[in-house]
Amino acid sequence: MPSIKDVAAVIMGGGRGTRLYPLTRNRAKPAIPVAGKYRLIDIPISNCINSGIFRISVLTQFNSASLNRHVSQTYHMDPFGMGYVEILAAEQTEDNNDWYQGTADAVRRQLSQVRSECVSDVLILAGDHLYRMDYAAMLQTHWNTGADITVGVIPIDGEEVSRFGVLKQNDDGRIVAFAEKPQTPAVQAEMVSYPERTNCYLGSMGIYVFKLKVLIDLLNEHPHFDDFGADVIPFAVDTMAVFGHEFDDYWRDIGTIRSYYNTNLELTRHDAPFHFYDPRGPIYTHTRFLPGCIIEDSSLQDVMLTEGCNIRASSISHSIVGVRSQIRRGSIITDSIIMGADQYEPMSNQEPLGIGENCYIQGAIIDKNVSLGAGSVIKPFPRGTDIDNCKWVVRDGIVVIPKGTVLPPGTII
Ligand code: ADQ
Ligand code: ADP
Repeated sequence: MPSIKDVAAVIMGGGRGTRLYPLTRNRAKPAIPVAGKYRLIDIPISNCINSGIFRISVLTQFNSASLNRHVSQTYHMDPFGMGYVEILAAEQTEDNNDWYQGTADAVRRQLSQVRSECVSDVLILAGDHLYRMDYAAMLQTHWNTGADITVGVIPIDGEEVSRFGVLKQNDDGRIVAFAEKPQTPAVQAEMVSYPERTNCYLGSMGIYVFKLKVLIDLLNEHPHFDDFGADVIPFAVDTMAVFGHEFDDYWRDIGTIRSYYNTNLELTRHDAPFHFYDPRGPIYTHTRFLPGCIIEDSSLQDVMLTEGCNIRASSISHSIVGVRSQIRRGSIITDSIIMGADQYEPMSNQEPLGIGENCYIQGAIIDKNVSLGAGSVIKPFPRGTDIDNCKWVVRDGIVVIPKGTVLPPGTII
């Protein structure tokens, strides 16, 4: 039987990133900050390392300085060992000028890289999930059942069914039916696994283990298969041994602005369903050697506060305050994600970074390196509102101020 050493991981770092726009305007999706000090890519990479998988490739549509810097500064693998974390960016492939179409197509275009690994199995992971998982257990299921493909499976409820792949298993765990994001009530009704439970469906987590040869043959023999969820898995369920590995712990898909916002803010409560700190499964990130925070005459409630911040005479609740945040006197911040800054000093001739005096911010995501002028007011819009202003964006009612934006004093949004 193979062992975990015979496994390579491929992390799907992001397609066009439209669902997380404008957080993806200046950076690759895996580089998006999460929980104030981590980046999305830290989650699957940490899970891999904690599971004993040290050969990790990140597929992304475009390369960005912040992603490269983050990965190279954070994950220095032993240069004489077998480990590495590499970024394979679509714009850098030599023989293809057009962009990756979907997840399967992205892997197909890097198959020569994957094939050269001499591994038995390939673990395919998404880049926009928050969870802590021991992939070794999933691989064990894969080897015990002799599966060609093993799909990570999680119970989901009726409200989520149209956003996920849903499946049915037989008593042995073999997947006997699969529907990608079923929209019609008739198909949804057919896919119910546990009629008596609230989470009556089995959803695909969008993570898969493939036998290496099965992956290569499937992608080469079916060049029109663009996506794993829409094309490869439905075909394989009818023709191959596809099994499910059930996971029943905290797991969130953070692929949209709304889910990104809710998931981050959920972390601010002391009874949060997910903790970044777990000595048996730490989530790693770039070590910055930042000083402690200085907080003067302020009130903070349900705040996830990170290193290197200065907060003066302000009131902050139910919010994330990211690295190097500067929050000046008299501001009120609630239900918001303040991502902080990459440096303390603004670029030459720019306004000071951070939140100016006497600002009111509610229901917003303030990306990094933003300068918000004194006396500005930001309030949320009704759910479902989408607006594209030249300096700010609203997605599903949440105001997002893109990275590096300078908003003058007295801005009202
Ligand atoms: P989605 O999340 O809708 O559904 P998809 O948009 O294909 O699937 O994204 C999967 C992952 O791949 C994401 O992390 C995404 O950022 C990344 N990705 C997409 N295109 C990419 C590309 N060209 N290059 C690199 N990365 C890319 C999938 C499954 C469902 C399952 C859900 C669970 O299809 O069956 O239920 O995941 O979240
Ligand atoms: P973070 O601190 O959130 O990980 P970055 O990875 O973007 O942010 O930046 C890390 C460090 O690199 C910061 O100290 C920042 O000042 C510095 N830095 C930012 N941009 C550049 C750049 N273009 N070249 C070199 N260093 C940079």
